[in-house]
Amino acid sequence: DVGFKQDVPQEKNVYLEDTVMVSVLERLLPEDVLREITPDLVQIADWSIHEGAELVDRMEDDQPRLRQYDSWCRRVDELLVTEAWKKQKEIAAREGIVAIGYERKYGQYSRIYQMAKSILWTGGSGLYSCPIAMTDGCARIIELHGTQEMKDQVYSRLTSRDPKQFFTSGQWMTERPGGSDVGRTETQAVWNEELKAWSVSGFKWFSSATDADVTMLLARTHDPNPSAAPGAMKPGSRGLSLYLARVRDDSGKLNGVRIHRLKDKVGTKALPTAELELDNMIARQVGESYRGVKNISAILNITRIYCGLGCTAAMQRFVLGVKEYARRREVFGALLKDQPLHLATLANMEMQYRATCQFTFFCIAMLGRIETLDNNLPQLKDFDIPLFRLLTPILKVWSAKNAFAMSQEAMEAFGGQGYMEETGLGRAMRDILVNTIWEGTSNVLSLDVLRVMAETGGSALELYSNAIRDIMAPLKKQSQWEKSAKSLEQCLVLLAIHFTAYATLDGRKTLEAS
Ligand code: MFK
Ligand code: FAD
Repeated sequence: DVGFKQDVPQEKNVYLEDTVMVSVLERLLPEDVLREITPDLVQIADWSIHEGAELVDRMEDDQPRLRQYDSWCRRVDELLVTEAWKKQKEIAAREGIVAIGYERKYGQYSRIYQMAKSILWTGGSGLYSCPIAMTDGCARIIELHGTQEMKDQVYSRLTSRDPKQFFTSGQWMTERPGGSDVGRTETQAVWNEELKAWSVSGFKWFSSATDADVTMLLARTHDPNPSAAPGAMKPGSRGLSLYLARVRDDSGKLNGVRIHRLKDKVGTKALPTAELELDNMIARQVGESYRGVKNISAILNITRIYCGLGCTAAMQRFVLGVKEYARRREVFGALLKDQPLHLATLANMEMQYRATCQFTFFCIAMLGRIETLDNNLPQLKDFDIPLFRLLTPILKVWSAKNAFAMSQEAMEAFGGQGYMEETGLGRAMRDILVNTIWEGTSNVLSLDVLRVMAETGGSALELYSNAIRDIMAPLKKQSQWEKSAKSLEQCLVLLAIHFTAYATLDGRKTLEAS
């Protein structure tokens, strides 16, 4: 055992290490709120690099399995998730990863607290952040459109801190004919007069977190009106309604679901994603009939923010990791950190991370205001609500593309070691890649952005100028030094917005030209 041994890079508490996130929180949160929540943020970041990291390794080594038949050839479709996966559910509940956002102890600032904590937890969550994102979105839909019964029986459990009570939710939209184009949904919902509930049958092509307790799903509604022709349904997405169903009952028995197989995925291996056949799944309708896409969009907007925060979390770890290595790895007579060309690479990564972090929290802050303040206030009506609608898909596309690109830079910055599975960078790269696909692909969301621009009658430019005014306003009150530091930081938000908007518009020009 002789020869050179590389000084090993250490994983440190991300919250204490990363001045970027702290500075964003200082700007967005009142001093007393930040002071009160800081110990919790420090402890979760600490948990992620110790217990969390151990769980993540176990989740990756021992992946979910499907036991389809028992010894006597009876179909059982038992989903076997790992102990580490179950433990994550318990931790998520106890730490209030969903609950904080709905307890609203700090009003509009609770979302910032919850999602900052979620970013710090993500590194140790081993993809449990995926069911959590959908659970959060499901809670929001029930809050907006659910019946009192749904609030009492489901919402209260989705937002519970008690691991024995805590429910997670799935989000079943994608089918074989279309994931982007959900208007091609084949699944049908028929009213069952005897059960006074909807009976849903069809095939869901992708279900992440198949161990979820409940799910939100889209289905084509049979007209329940007795005078309607039997089987009468509307075509396209305007024939879809939103439903809420238990996936399994308290004894674990599936509610009209057959698990055909688990997906063999490029990454996200710890996550049990499956193909499901629904055969008379008993469900309740959520909100008005035929408004399924509109009603489920509340989940989409939240899970797309989660994609942004998942990418922020990954980029934060990439940047801190490569900087730590650059302080320890010597090449050609100097540490990497003192090699100008390497430093330029790190600076570029740092810049990308800062823009994404700023952009993500900009959207989170708007979400917090929209959920807690009077939506008729001019700040909300004329600014937050339209801007949130416009920026959420941009954030999703921007952060997903950049985070994947950065995973490659991070790998390269570690040289050959980066390509070794032991460093975890390969896994991170595979996992982050999915963000360009789930919750809407880049092109589909770019078209969504153009649709919003068209719907707002071309007032998108006005929204941008409002954004600029709002971002610049507090600067007037600060000292010169603070001004330049803060304006540089905040300009990154605008850069992020503008770069993506240009890319979208360029794409449109190319299309028109062709
Ligand atoms: C760490 C992160 C973890 C995250 C967990 C991820 C787990 C994976 C879960 C999934 O991947 S779930 C599946 C996600 N699927 C998608 O995201 C589908 C992508 N496709 C689209 O977004 C399409 O654009 C869309 C399905 C919306 C197209 O359907 P339509 O019916 O042709 O849409 P249309 O006509 O644009 O919108 C219907 C209505 O909804 C309109 O309202 P009105 O009827 O009042 O005019 C729209 O304005 C409204 N709407 C659409 N998107 C909206 C929205 N409203 C608010 N916010 C939105 N985002
Ligand atoms: P398609 O819609 O067929 O898209 C194929 C290509 O066509 C894409 O490049 C797309 O950008 C492009 N395209 C589509 N429309 C247009 C257009 N109008 N103009 C230009 N290009 C276009 N779904 C769920 O419902 N629930 C889940 O839990 C879930 N979990 C998932 C987990 C994983 C790991 C993955 C990979 C996917 C998951 N999905 C889930 C599915 C995911 O949301 C869909 O795969 C995604 O929305 C794309 O749909 P699709 O696969 O049908 O692709």
